[in-house]
Amino acid sequence: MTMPLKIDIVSIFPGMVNASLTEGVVARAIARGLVDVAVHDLRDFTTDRHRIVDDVPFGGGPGMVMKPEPFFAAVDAIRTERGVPSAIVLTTPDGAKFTHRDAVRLSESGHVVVLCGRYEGVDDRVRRHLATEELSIGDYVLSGGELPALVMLDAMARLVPGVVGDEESVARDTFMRGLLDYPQYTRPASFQGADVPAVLLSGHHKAIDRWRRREALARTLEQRPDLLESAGLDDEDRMILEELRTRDR
Ligand code: JD8
Repeated sequence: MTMPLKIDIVSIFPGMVNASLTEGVVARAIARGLVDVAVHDLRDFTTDRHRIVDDVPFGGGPGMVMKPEPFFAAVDAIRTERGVPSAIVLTTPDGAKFTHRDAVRLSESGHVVVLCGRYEGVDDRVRRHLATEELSIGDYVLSGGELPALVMLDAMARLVPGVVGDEESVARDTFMRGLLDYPQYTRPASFQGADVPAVLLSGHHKAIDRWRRREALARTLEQRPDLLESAGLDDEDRMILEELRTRDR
């Protein structure tokens, strides 16, 4: 272990975040001390009796905006209690798209704080003067930053050495190889008249590898041809692709 990856999540819904850390790969990584996750209730960093975290927007308009002070106070407390973070991520639909490269970079950075907004978003001074980067998980509208934070946590945690077993091998994961995955089958070999491809039952490992590579290339060509440009293709791959392309013309 390289020292556990530290992740701090700041939210007005700590229960929602904690609930999703009770099962699965991330929960096991936390239990094994490979990842150190701390969830912080933003309201604990308010100073008024009612623990108010939002206010009306200057200039008018619908909805409420999250006040800056609790976010700054939360990050100050994190710096004191947990050390100086290597990145402070603001989850926002305006951010750059969170990709596997970001997951690798942040996972290797050592200590990531993720700030979650709600309502109409967060006072822009948090973005400009507290966050070190703004990230979005995709072009759809969510109600807040908690699900994006959990998506990022999952993607980062599984990159920590030892979190994902060798059988599930990270090295073979979809976007790392740059191609979509090949089709997977398990028993029964025949189900409601749909049979598992015979090559997978053959025990001929080289033939199985060739079939899988070909299927991965065919799926990528069909579903995500954009990925082919940056996938590490060899001459054999290019031959197969040329054949697949001419076949469905
Ligand atoms: C943070 C509030 C709610 C709803 C204004 C900003 C990320 N990929 C993504 N989609 N949505 C978010 C996201 C949404 C958020 C907040 C992230 C804080 N909201 C919206 C209506 C319009 N706000 C996201 N990452």
